[in-house]
Amino acid sequence: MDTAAPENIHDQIDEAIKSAVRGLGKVNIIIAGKTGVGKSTLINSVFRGELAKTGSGQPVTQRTAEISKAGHPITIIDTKGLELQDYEKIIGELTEVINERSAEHDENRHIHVAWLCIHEDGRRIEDAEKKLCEMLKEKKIPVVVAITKSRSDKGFREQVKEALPSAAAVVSVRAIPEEIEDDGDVIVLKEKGIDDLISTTSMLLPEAKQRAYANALNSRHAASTKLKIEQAEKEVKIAAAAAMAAGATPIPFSDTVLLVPIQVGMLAKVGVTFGMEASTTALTTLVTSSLGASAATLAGRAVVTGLLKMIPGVGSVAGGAIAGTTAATLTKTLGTAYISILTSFIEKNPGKELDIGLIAGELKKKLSLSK
Ligand SMILES: Nc1nc2c(ncn2[C@@H]2O[C@H](COP(=O)(O)OP(=O)(O)OP(=O)(O)O)[C@@H](O)[C@H]2O)c(=O)[nH]1
Ligand SMILES: [Mg+2]
Repeated sequence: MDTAAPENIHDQIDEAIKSAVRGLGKVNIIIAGKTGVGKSTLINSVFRGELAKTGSGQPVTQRTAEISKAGHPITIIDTKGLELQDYEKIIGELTEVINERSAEHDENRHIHVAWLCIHEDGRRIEDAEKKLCEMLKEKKIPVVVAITKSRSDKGFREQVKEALPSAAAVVSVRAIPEEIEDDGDVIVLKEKGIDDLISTTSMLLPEAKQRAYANALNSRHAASTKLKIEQAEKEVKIAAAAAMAAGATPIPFSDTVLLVPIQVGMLAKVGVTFGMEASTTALTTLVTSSLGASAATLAGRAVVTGLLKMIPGVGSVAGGAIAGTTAATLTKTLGTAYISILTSFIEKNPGKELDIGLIAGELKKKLSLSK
């Protein structure tokens, strides 16, 4: 870490935020299945921002389309026509898309996982589905089979597992609640299996994709909340270790010059993990409204002072430099406070967009920065 002069603090903060956006990366998912099996419904349930609402997305080939959204790290390759006689054509087109993308250097273009949707009511596993699974296996793309509109399994899941042995997992899902009427009695079947789909997919994604995946998940599902918290805790751990090293560097103002960018980067990464739009502007708003827009250096000091009050037995720091362990504790305290604010926000507002102003206000309050 370089020991730039305090006047560079704004640049360093900018850089910390930019790097949180840059480092997020992309997760690319193929979703395939016959027409009307519930692919778009599933995407809209699992991911935030009604990703598939806009319809069929940008056509890539005749039968594949790309669904993506600015500030959103997920790209869906949506396919149609798997039920048609000439399904070989769609498998061929999909193979081409996979080949083209995996030939690129940037792994943010590669396909990371595939969801194959099979309608439970149909109780059929088509040749097209088998062939598709085999092709994906050959291309080393893990496949999760989602048995959609699930109501009554009656052994179908086992049948699917047997017919598609190369699938990494088979989960039964009901993406929207359903009402069944029987002689005037109404039975409501709640959503199911979405948590399972979310955590199974997470396990199949590489570590480097976990933050992007956590960002993309809709906070209305318990499995999303869990993954967001786990990932955010990792970000805090990493920042605390960096702060440890920075605090151990005995230079004047080390608390502000070195710690502030680390902590800003941490806030940005934790915010992104919880689902903040991955844009420099959004994150700058978050950080500046949490820490105070003007004089970031002074705000940095105020943050440190506020945090120190939260750590029993530490009190205040006289002079410029603080010890490594204190720096690490400060950072961890800030990160943990932030995670608890974000967690309580998503628990109170499941599925809603994060309210940056409100969250920043809560953080300020916790740090005793507000008057
Ligand atoms: N009962 C019930 N209906 C569902 C479920 N999932 C989707 N649907 C309904 O099934 C219909 C088709 O869903 P879509 O999500 O549009 O299906 P799709 O696979 O994207 O269809 P195409 O894009 O046309 O291939 C819609 O009317 C959905 O509301 C479910 O879990 N249960
Ligand atoms: Mg669709």
